[in-house]
Amino acid sequence: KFHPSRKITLILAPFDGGQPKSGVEEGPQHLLDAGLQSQLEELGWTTSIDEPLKDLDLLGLKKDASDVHGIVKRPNMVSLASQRIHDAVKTAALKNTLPLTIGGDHSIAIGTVSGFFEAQPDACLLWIDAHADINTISTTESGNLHGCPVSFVMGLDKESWPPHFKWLRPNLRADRIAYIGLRDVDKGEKKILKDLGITAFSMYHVDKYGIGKVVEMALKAINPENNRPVHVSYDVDAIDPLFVQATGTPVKDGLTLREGLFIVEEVAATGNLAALDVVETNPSLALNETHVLDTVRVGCAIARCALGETLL
Ligand code: 6HN
Ligand code: MN
Ligand code: MN
Ligand code: MN
Repeated sequence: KFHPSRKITLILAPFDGGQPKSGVEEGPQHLLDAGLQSQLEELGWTTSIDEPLKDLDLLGLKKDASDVHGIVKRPNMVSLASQRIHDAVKTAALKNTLPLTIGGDHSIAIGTVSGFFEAQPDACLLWIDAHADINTISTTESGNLHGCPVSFVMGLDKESWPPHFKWLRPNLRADRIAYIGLRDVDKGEKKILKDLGITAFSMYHVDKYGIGKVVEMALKAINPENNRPVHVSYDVDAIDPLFVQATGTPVKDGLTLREGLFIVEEVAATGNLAALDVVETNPSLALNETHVLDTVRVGCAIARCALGETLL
């Protein structure tokens, strides 16, 4: 429904500033090397590539030891990168192309979500992750900004924001986001989810209702009339480490590979997918080459299933 002309802007976000482990910035190149672009073209999409971080001195920014705000690490680096990604996603959406952003760590969603919702204010967001990524500057225990993007785009605890984020206009409402796959949620995050009444399906709910019912309930909560554009922000660590080993914060007892792909197949079937992020593939955290290939293949499969690949 939203993309009859089937045009994708592939936005490469080789960014690792939201967490401490190097290698996640190599994700986009690995997915491209695995043939992502031709796989999407095979499905009938035209693709063009945008590299919004190209003109940023990421290595230099990473070395800047003064880039801290209390315990929060690299607010300047994360802000500069997310602002560029914000502009790229917004521009892609306004041109009636589907922004597909490849990370990189999940802090880049500060840019993808805020940018997409500026172009499509009626949109809703499905966050697929083992983690809720809704820590605020006050609740974060790690100081890693990849654990905080949702709180930024919702404008939570804005008084405590590092000054670098002045450009950011929060535009995500609590009733427009739903989670699937949660199993490692911090205490402070649990309180936020509860206080704001955010729709969240953990692995408990997947076990209790089955993935089919969970996806149905999640979409019903954020898109009751089935008429809103849907942004899916997909952290590959939602899927069990049996299938996805090469990621920075793996958590056991996750989605099976089929459950993980089914979620995006269902969104594709609604015809409402209008933006997609695939984040947190970190090829250097694999123990062997098979693990790298497995993880990268899962990243590509998520994109293909979201963009229309079916089994029959
Ligand atoms: N991710 N809740 C933990 C933190 O550091 O705030 C983990 C965050 C993980 C983030 O996987 O995108
Ligand atoms: Mn803007
Ligand atoms: Mn995660
Ligand atoms: Mn995440």
